[in-house]
Amino acid sequence: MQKVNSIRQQVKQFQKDGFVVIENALSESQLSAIKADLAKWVEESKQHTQPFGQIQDGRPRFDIEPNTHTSDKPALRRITSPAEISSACLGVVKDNHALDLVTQFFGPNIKHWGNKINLKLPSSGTEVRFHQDFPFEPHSNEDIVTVLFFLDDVTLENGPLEVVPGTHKGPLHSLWHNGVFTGAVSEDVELQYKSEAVSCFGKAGSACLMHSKLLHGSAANSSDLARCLYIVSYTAEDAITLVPNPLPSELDGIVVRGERTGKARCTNYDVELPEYPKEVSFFGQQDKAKNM
Ligand SMILES: O=C(O)CCC(=O)C(=O)O
Repeated sequence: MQKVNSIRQQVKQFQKDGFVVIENALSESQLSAIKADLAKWVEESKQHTQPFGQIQDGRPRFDIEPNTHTSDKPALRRITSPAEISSACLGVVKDNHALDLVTQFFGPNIKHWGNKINLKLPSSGTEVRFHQDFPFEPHSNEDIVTVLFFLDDVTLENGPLEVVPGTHKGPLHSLWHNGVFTGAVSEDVELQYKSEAVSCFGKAGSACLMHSKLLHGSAANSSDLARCLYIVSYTAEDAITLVPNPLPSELDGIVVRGERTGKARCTNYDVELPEYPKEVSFFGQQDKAKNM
């Protein structure tokens, strides 16, 4: 994975490849404040054998890996909308160094769409099947970026994000199989593209900015070191959602850069609509792909 440094090169790489990794996207104090909250949540998860907490629509906020979670080896895998319960996360949603670059991609007016933490604790086995984010979050236009902040050093061993360069310009792949919304592309599509995937690794505090249409996934953590990501999605302010937010939150739609214009901008494409999750998180939706 090649690192580019000037803003112009970063914008160029995002446009060409659909992603760019930058260092120091979080300040040291932002990183340490989120890590302190995260350590408390992992500790709390040891007392639970089932997903716990609650988000706006009544689903649990904290999701655990059903087959591997124990009090000795916790396998907390997802925290939904942590910015609702953590001032450290809220501060990052509203301001971080990656946001400056997002304004270079999509213009001055930027909205927050959703935020979540994905954890891959050692021996958890948590993995992410290949998918594009856009079919989960179709909007009136395609100016949507997922910013994945590295809360730990990400290495080739601890389950780095794997992205397939250029696929943001290609087709949207179905996440529906035999009438079931699995949140994952078919095995054939995965096989076709996986050999072209590149791993996104780097120091804690870095971030990968990934276009919502980029194909990506990630393998299980095979190391003793955790790999946690704080994942925040932003849209151009004039991108209007076509579906209810699967990460519902009181922060959905807050303008984090620029101003509200009251306009909708539309591009011409078609997409299969997603299923609103009945499961605790996207991981439960993807688990359905394993049983097919
Ligand atoms: O945690 C990862 O490696 C990827 C995250 C992801 O693709 C997602 O949550 O949609």
